[in-house]
Amino acid sequence: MDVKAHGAMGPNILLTGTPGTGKTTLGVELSQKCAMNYFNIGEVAKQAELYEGWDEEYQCPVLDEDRVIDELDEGMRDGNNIVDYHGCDFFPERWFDIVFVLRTDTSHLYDRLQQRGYAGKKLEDNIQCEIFQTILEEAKESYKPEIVHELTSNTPDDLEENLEKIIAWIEQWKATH
Ligand code: DAT
Repeated sequence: MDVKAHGAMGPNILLTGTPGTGKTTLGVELSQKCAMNYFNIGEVAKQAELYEGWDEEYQCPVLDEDRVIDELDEGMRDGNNIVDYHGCDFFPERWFDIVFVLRTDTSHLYDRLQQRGYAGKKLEDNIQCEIFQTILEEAKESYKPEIVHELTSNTPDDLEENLEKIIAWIEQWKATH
């Protein structure tokens, strides 16, 4: 049996992907169904003010990645966590047992981001991020390819299917750890 760095309560799961692909919707539901801890990195940073300056181009605070890691590291060692963020290259590789990259077709994503109030360069940059598979490439470069999985996230049916798939994977993980 594998000896894991973290406890056997449950695996650590990373949900990543372009903003608007459905990470939070999936993560919150999964955490409730599976009694797991859920960490939205944007919210964690806001609560604890884990920032290091201001991004003039996007008019938003810059995440202090080292302090985010310090904040969460102890809890991650215990396992049973879901992390949600639109980037993935700065987390310690050892944190995650599996990485899901959510993918959404441009037309769906465009509508979702517009509804969120995104416009102009911010909207276009996020659409391009999805078209160029930026986060998928980042995930493949940052983690072992065999733990990185793409999930289609276009429709409510996709959401249900993804929940079922991940829950089945968690059950399997628990049975073998
Ligand atoms: P993210 O956390 O990746 O930024 P979100 O969970 O906030 O994305 O979802 C963005 C919007 O899209 C929100 O209004 C819910 C909706 N949504 C999420 N997943 C969906 C899916 N599979 N089908 C249809 N709509 C979805």
